[in-house]
Amino acid sequence: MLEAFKLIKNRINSLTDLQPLYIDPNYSKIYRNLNKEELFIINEFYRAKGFRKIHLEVAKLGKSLQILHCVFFPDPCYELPIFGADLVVNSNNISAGIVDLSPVGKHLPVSLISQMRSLKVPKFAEPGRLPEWGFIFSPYVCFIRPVDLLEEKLFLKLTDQYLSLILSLLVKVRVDQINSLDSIKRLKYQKRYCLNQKRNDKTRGILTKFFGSSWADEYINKILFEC
Ligand code: BLA
Repeated sequence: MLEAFKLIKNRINSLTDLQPLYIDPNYSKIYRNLNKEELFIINEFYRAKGFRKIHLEVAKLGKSLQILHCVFFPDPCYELPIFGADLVVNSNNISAGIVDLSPVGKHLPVSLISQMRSLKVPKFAEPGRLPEWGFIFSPYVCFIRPVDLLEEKLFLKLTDQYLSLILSLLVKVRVDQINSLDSIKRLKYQKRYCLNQKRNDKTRGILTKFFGSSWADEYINKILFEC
């Protein structure tokens, strides 16, 4: 978990014009003590050249559950996909890892497709089955339940490779006007991404269990997938 956090944080720190974004203090550091179970969530928000919002969250919910959630929402003027990662750790083992560069149009940019295809994605033993709303992801989404430490390492390596790809794309992509049809279309796809992520019953279920359903809804709408 710490390794994944550091890897993403290093990539964020490498960005040009990185600035923290304001976050409602009620949501930046959340701490509860629920029947002797400690809950905390820490949120960081940034913007940078090419990215309108970067969200990095770490959560510890109860004794055994830890979550690392990260989304890079691109500036819609840039022809960049959405980077998203979700890591769910149960009693020190990754129970699920999901990472993707998700399209903000019908397809990913052609140059990116060829690069993603040339990555040597390992054959993981236990791929996850995407839920119905998973059509927002690219064909290269990696959703796995790592079976051992080697697979955990390989998953983290792939996560870093996806970040490296989006960052190398950033320096060469076209930048359109904010009111161009392409920018408007890309923002529409970001909204669609958020709307469908909100359908994740696993996230909602966990947050509801620990914080109640109205808090969970507000958190999902305002912090996780506000668009
Ligand atoms: C799955 N997300 C999950 C699971 C949990 C969470 C508990 C089930 C893990 C398992 O099957 O073992 C929980 N995720 C959370 C919580 C937060 C969170 C509580 O981020 C935040 C507080 N989810 C994302 C992003 C992606 C994502 C950015 O937030 C994709 C890049 C994907 N998570 C995702 C998917 C599943 C999942 C596809 C599987 C859903 C399913 O099996 O139905």
